[in-house]
Amino acid sequence: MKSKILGLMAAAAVFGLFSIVARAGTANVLYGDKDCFGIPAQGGSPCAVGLDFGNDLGGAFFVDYRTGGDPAVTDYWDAGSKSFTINFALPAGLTSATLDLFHAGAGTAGPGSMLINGVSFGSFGGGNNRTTLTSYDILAVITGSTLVSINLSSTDGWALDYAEIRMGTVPEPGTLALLGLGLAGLGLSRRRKA
Ligand SMILES: [Ca+2]
Ligand SMILES: [Ca+2]
Repeated sequence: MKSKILGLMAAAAVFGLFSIVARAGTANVLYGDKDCFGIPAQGGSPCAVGLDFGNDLGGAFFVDYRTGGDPAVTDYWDAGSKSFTINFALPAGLTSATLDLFHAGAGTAGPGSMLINGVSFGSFGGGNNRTTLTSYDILAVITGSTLVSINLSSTDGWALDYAEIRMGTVPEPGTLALLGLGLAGLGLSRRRKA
């Protein structure tokens, strides 16, 4: 009987751990769309990192590829600084928060500065016309109204396909409470049967 109870407890523990892993949340907020800068030749599909905007993708510089609900600062190869605010419901219990920017250009005149909610995140750009994914750890500064300010001192051209905030959250408290109750119950039943 004892080994049977121990087996049950082990199974419950494994199930409990699995529940915690399964319930640890993620949430993504997409600003703009992943359609390779809206370049018509790409047919609305996402594109890979490291491709030349003009030669590989068929994009044209200083052309507005925005459609429908595209935010003003995306899918438009233009010059200089871009600033935008991502508004969303901030989840409770954040364990990680990353801002991804998928962009091309802003290279010939040197890097500019990057501010997120007024805090400096170093430089931006300095690359070339190739598609680039740049990620920032923004856990320390994230709010439900996250302001991204990319400041270029020159009139160098560049385009932003999309921005995305990816977040991780702790397990729901309800899951932990249920696991605790379950283990306590098993402990009691084991004591009674012993
Ligand atoms: Ca678009
Ligand atoms: Ca886009």
